[in-house]
Amino acid sequence: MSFRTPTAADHVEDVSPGTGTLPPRAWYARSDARSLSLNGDWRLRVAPTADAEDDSFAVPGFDAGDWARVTVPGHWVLQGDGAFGSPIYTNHLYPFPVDPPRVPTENPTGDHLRVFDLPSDWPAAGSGDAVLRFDGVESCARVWLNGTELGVFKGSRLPHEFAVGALLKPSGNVLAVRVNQWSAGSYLEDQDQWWLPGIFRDVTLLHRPAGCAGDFFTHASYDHAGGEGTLRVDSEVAGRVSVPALDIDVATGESVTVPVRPWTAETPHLYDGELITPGERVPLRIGFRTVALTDGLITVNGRPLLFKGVNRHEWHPEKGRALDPGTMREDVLLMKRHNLNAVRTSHYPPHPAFLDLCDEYGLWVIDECDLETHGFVEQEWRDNPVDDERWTPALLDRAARMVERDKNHPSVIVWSLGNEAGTGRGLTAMADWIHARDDGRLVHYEGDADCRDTDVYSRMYPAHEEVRRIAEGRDGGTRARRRLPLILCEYAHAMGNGPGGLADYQALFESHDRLQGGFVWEWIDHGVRDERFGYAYGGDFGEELHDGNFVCDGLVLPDRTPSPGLLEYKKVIEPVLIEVDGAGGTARVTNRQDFADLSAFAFTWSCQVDGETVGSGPLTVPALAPGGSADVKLPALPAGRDAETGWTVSAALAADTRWGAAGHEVAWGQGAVTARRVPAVEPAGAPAFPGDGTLTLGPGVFDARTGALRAIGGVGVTGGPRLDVWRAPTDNDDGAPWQSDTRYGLLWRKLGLHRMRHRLDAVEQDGPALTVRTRVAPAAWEVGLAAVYRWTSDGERLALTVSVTPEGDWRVPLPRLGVRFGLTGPADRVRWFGGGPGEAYPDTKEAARLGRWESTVDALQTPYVRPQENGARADVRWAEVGGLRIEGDPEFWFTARRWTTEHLDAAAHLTDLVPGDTVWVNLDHGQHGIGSQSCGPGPLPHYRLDAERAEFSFVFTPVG
Ligand code: IPT
Repeated sequence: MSFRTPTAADHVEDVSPGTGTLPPRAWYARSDARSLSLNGDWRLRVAPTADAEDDSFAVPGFDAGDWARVTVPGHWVLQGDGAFGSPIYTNHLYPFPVDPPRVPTENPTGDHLRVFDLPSDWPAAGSGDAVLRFDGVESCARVWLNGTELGVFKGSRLPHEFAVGALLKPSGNVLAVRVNQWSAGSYLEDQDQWWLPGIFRDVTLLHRPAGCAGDFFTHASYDHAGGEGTLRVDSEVAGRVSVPALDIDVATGESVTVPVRPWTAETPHLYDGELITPGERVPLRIGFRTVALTDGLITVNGRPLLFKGVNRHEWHPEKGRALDPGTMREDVLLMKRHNLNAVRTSHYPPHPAFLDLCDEYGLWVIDECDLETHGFVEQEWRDNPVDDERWTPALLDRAARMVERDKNHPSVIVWSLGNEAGTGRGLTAMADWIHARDDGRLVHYEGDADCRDTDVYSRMYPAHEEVRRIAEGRDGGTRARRRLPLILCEYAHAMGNGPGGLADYQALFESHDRLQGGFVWEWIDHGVRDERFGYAYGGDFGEELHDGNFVCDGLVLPDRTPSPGLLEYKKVIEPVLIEVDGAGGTARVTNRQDFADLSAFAFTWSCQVDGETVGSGPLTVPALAPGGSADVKLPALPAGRDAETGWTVSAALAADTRWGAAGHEVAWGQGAVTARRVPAVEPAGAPAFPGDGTLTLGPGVFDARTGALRAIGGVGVTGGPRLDVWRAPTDNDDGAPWQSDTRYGLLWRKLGLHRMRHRLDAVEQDGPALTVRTRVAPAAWEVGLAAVYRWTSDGERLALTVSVTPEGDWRVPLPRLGVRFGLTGPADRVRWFGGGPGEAYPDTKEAARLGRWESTVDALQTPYVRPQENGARADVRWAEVGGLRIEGDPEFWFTARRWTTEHLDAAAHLTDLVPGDTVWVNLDHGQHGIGSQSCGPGPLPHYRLDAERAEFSFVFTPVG
């Protein structure tokens, strides 16, 4: 005999999308109908299982006085300081046994209660209906109003509505929502992100007057040949459509064609209109544009696009996926200000307000459905719900809820079926349904390698070489696929320091029609603000299964500070290409936009001597059409300079726009006129031995026995300078577990590059020079580097030449090659002439602009959520720090930090980095590239730092 009888909780494990909800329809934030936000303070009780508590809390009169309080929208695991459980991070593994559609008995269940009154002027009962709308609940909700069950739903990032008019009372309405963390729906929501249960988007009560609008579909196309737009609004409830600026006033369902300005992401022209039904006026924001697949290319208004995109998850370090309007706007502004033109809403439809912003500011959107079943990859996709027709209704429900909600956004030009869900009949059914419902947009799904159901060939993380093969049509594939353009729905994994190789991808995109650009993975680090760690990542909440800091792989840090990767991307995707021929005195300017001419930009020239700007002025550039180029003459320079001289040409917004102020720079280019010349240090005098165990050479004081430098003038030096090859491996150095080819972070550690020993072979006087001979090598292996340090001085300055000769069979590149030392005195301000202002590495240095820069040691650090190598400045001619001026020949990579590389390497969180008294300086002759091996290819061959014979010099001058 069984004691467990099926309970109402069994809906949780039901594959159906739910019961009791209204059919999906167009979403809009406002109309003249009344609405009441039910966001705010709710009561919460969290139970460990779905059936621990009965339904009595939903009955009016229930006393929830001793329940906790929770803010809606919100996730209960991010409120209450851990009292209600913790977030869980897994990439693709389900954090529960895979036995669809069953879920664990341990199923955290949040009962939410809210009592509300209707405003006194709320329309009286009988004048229409009312609808209760939930914009997002993870993962399964059962809803009661005033003790009556309304129904249940799944589909976490999709809206669900219930008709509630008959149940409403003027006051004391009791809204009860039981939310289960795990449900059958969880099998469809295996996105790489935190699992965060809760009512995390708005809850709204909408009055529905008699004759109110139902569903409606705005069709606004643009005929680029004639310059005319055609508008037709299909409406479930007949009415009129008015667009005053276009003198349009037509019946719903009727088409009207008039001259218009088209909508594009570059020129997001919206017309305000209204849908007027007998009972409601709904504001419309109409953008005229036509999306098509034309001759194998995605076109809008007849022109092919190039996506300069990013994958955006919704994230806030304290609120998780419960984003406030300000944060959404900040995302859009940051994207526009960094030259991005496209967003893939990975991997679910975002809060609808985000799409309003994309319409308004201009971003192309791939709107992706809330569907991912990635964990089934572990069982070769057996039992994958997307290939099991019992689940097809749930998939179609999700497709419909996305399309119906978002179909009136001009910014949305592509629907995506989901992400990483294998293949199956359910996906085909979704694609068929979407194609039939909306023939004005394209369908995307990366998992459809044969492009059976999709309109674009899409790949994630291919190496540059593979992209080239596809561009050249040498990749084979089905006939259907060969006719389609390629986009990279994910590439350039921005985890930690990186991604490297962006410019090399962009060069491919720009030179092959079939390549229509891509979407960097991803926008933001999903770090959780946490006292203990700075930002927490997977494992920090004691999860039994997790994927560590793989959740921190964004172009902006968790607090939305742009990381160097975003600044690099901004440079690489500039809307204007500026190539300066310094010697020829011209700048070639190319309009790289797809739609707009250059009239929005004002150009300036400036001239730098030794990095200092000595002249500048406006530059007249024709308002080139998209794709157009012109050579523009730069002003004449006074002749006879022997200092390093160069031009900078810059393009900035000519006037204020919605997203940037006049003067905001969008593009720049530099060109050298006169190359750098490094004056030699003429040795004067020889090493002296004052007899106190030291040896002096000009301003240098050394240990006479070891040849170690102690001081330069009054500047105390420790621990070098001596050869250094180690860097705290970046996430991209370490690579992902499933990649075995070039996971150099691991290979370096195996070889012992983090524990190099320095054998002292000789300290010699050689004429005016002090020569120190060493062999630098790790225990256990035969490989090593012979390093010779040759010191000279002209009496005021101290010169060092380092010669390095590899010995043995080196099979891996070096992380870095240079010298390191510590400054024991005060050191804070840093000045340098070289690349800046930000961090750069060999394959991330497009954004490093040659100039004179100033910073502090602390500000040189990039606070990656998991500490790792960071903060190098490229092409440095000279740097000043801690009373020392350092000149390099050739130019060098400069790094300074208040902890050693070993500390940096050992740190797991930002709070592990504790500043010491010494500032550690690295002067590098070489750095290994960064690449994208945390998910993607490693650095391209020309960014490798192979162990080779090398010689490089520095001149140290005390500057007081
Ligand atoms: C790819 C996923 O689509 C994305 O969600 C994210 O997990 C990304 O990887 C890595 O951060 S899937 C991977 C198997 C390439």
